[in-house]
Amino acid sequence: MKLLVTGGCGFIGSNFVRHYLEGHPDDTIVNLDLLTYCGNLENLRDLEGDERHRFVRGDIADRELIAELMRDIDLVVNFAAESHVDRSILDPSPFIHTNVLGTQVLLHAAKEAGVGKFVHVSTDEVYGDLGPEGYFTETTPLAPNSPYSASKAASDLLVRAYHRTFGLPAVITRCSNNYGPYQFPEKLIPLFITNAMADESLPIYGDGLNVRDWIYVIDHCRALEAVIDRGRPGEVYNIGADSERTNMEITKTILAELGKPESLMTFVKDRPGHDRRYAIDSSKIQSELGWQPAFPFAQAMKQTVAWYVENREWWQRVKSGAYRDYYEEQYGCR
Ligand code: NAD
Ligand code: TDX
Repeated sequence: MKLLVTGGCGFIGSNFVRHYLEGHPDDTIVNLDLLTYCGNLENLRDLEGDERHRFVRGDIADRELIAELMRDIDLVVNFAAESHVDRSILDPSPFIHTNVLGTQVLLHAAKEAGVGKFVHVSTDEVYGDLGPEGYFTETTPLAPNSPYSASKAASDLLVRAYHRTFGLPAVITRCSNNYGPYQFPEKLIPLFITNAMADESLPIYGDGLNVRDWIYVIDHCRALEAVIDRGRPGEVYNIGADSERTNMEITKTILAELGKPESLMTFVKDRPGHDRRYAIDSSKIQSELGWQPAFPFAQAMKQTVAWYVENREWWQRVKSGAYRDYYEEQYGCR
């Protein structure tokens, strides 16, 4: 099978490309990524020279390029997105370009080319905010609260429409907060690990009691494999690992793991529109597709902290911007 993976140089996409090729040695992947500020080809350095992985630098909203790439593709997995809530508050425009327009361009080209399946990687944030009780199910109404989640909800509705109107065999997944190796250090967990390692303060928004439902990135990738193999077109699948934690709990876990003092915690002004709690009911994917999370939170969080300790050079190059030079070294003279 030949896959088109978009956003395969980002956090989840790069973990997916590596994990998928390990388990599917006869398949090939075209990895289309624009290499925006968070796209990092170094995330897939270990696949250099592997003929099963072809990297193409480009924009998912580029109609001509997408039509050309889509011609002999069996399956699309769409990770490409602007993904950071705080950036969407500073400037929503790139979120509309990539998440909304880009998804529509991909859907249209996939329909024209007659691809076998289109897996759209979305987020639990499209459901908005939960009170202290309850869980998001696949039928929870969409109620996004940030420009990021609004743009993801818009993309989900376009996927739904392309399935219903044009019969595109598309599936939507909505996963909770991921953590693991290669996450861009603007997101809570890698930012706090790397700041703590450098004895810098950890900026906690508001009272630190907002709750997120955490899943190890490889469990998300395993769920996507199940959806690729067995997910029914037109369906939505929630993905989560039953690991609700307040931001304060996460922060204290990181500090304890690194042996750093709690005095590094600093309370700062809250994020505007900050959702209080997310929690996923993933019983549908568990019962229908037979997927279950395999990485318990305590152990996978320990491994994650250890990864950032062992890969100091990776995140220092990201924080300094030096990772950008790698593309030029690799592709500048080709
Ligand atoms: P990321 O920001 O680390 O990676 C996004 C990738 O998309 C980058 O490599 C970037 O260069 C690429 N990209 C951006 N705009 C592009 C464009 N116009 N054309 C081609 N490539 C482009 O994001 P992530 O955390 O890996 O998230 C991947 C997907 O998973 C996103 O769709 C996100 O909404 C979704 N998601 C993320 C989480 C999470 O916790 N990180 C949870 C649920 C769902
Ligand atoms: O410096 C910080 N301080 C802080 O208190 C940052 C960056 C975050 N936070 C809080 C805000 C959230 O309550 O931590 C929580 C997690 O924040 P993020 O890492 O920015 O993630 P979140 O906003 O929950 O969104 C993430 O999960 C769902 C991803 O970024 C999205 O792409 C995904 O869809």
